[in-house]
Amino acid sequence: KYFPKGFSKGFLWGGATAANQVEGAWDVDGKGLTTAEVVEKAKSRTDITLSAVSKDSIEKAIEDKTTENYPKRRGVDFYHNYKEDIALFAEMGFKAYRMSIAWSRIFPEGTESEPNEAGLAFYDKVFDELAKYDIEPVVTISHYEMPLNLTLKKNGWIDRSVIDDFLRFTDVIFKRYQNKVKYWMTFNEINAAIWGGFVGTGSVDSDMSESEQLQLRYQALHHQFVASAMAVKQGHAINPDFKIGSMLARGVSYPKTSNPVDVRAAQFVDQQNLFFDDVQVRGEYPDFMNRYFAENNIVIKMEPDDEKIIKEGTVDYLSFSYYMSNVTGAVKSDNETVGNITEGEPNPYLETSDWGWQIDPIGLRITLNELWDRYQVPLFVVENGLGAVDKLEEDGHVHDSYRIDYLRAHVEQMKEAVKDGVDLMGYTMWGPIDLISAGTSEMSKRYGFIYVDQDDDGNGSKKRIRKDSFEWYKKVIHSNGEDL
Ligand code: P53
Repeated sequence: KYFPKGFSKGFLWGGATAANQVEGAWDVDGKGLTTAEVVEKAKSRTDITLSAVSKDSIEKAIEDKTTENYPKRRGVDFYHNYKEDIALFAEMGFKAYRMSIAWSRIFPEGTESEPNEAGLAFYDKVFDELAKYDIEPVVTISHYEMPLNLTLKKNGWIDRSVIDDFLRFTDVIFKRYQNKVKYWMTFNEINAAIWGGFVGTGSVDSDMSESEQLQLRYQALHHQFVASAMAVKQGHAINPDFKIGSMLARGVSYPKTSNPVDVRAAQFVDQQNLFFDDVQVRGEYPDFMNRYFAENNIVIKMEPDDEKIIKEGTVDYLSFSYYMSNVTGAVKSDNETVGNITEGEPNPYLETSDWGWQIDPIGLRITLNELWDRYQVPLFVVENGLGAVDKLEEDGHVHDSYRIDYLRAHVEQMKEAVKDGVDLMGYTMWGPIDLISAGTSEMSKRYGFIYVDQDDDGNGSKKRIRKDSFEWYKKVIHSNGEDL
């Protein structure tokens, strides 16, 4: 009997970034301030901050017109270096480049009726540059940001009318780029909507109780689900060839022991993570979530058509980020691993990155099989990589063998999953060029094949330097994943 022997012919090898982590140029060509640009750099490696935590901190940020404390304002200046950077991606043989569009370049305040032409022109230039090298753009419509004004005036996604603002944005970009972009995804890591910080959902009163906050988060999330489903429909009407996907931060949960109470606890945590794709791929809220909402006094306010909209706006493919796995027990212990956003116990069988993320290549094979079994839609690994401190040697080299080891192990497992029969579209590793960390806004947490000479305070020439992993990835792409 036939089974696939390796990666498909058109496999989309490449890398992934986000506007607020690479572009810089935060205040040029009419761009408005985004929620990402008011996030101060973290105090420590485990102090993950994806959005401003209070109204006070936002006010302080608005007054501060510098980039010093707000690294996502400066990125690595991709805005002015995109030609050189894309040429380097092409040199590695990239087939795809995942990037995001900064909403506030197109609608600076989010509420305008007409888009900002200068912002649209910038992405035209980027897409044209990619086309020169036959690199397929894969566009995240909203990656951990929105125009700040929408959170100040409307409290972000908590306010239903933001759906209209979003659809005005997607209408403009779908039409403008319909012949340049085929692959889209609506929200980066949509499950981040319910994490500690409010990612683009508006700031909350810090006095609010945990359950009041949860209520708001799930309501905001519901609006994102509706917006995403409507965008899928809207996009297909503009160009039926569009492939529009969902994007989940996937973290498979393993039971702490074989005791069924632990197995069930892990299953519960897993369902809480998969629920987002149950909605976006299958088109309805699963009953285990309806039960969870009822038992936690969470009431999702829906308009009469919402369920129909969600059903009709299911995605064409499922994409996800994969960095680590988690361990769950029925009883929480004190030594939960620090780096993991989804709370978890340490796994004694795994190594941990310098930021506390547990490295688990086999978990990627498990994840791919599980997602394929459950959803039977094409899958796309759109983020995976190792954040590490790199050393630029005197001779100008960066010997990042640890990164090669990490990526090789993950690509090997991904290949096993393909042989298991998983329909996998591609692999865009996270941060092919060093960029500002999402969680801690550090520069020194590096993921790239390309080193950028810039430190945590923004000092440096921003010169681009090929690391050892650059040559390795080139070989991997050239051999379609055979020469690892
Ligand atoms: P950084 C936590 C857990 C999993 C994925 O993250 C995460 C985070 C956020 O810290 O975010 C994704 O830069 C995200 C990217 C981000 C990347 O993972 O904190 O989609 O924007 O840069 C890595 O090391």
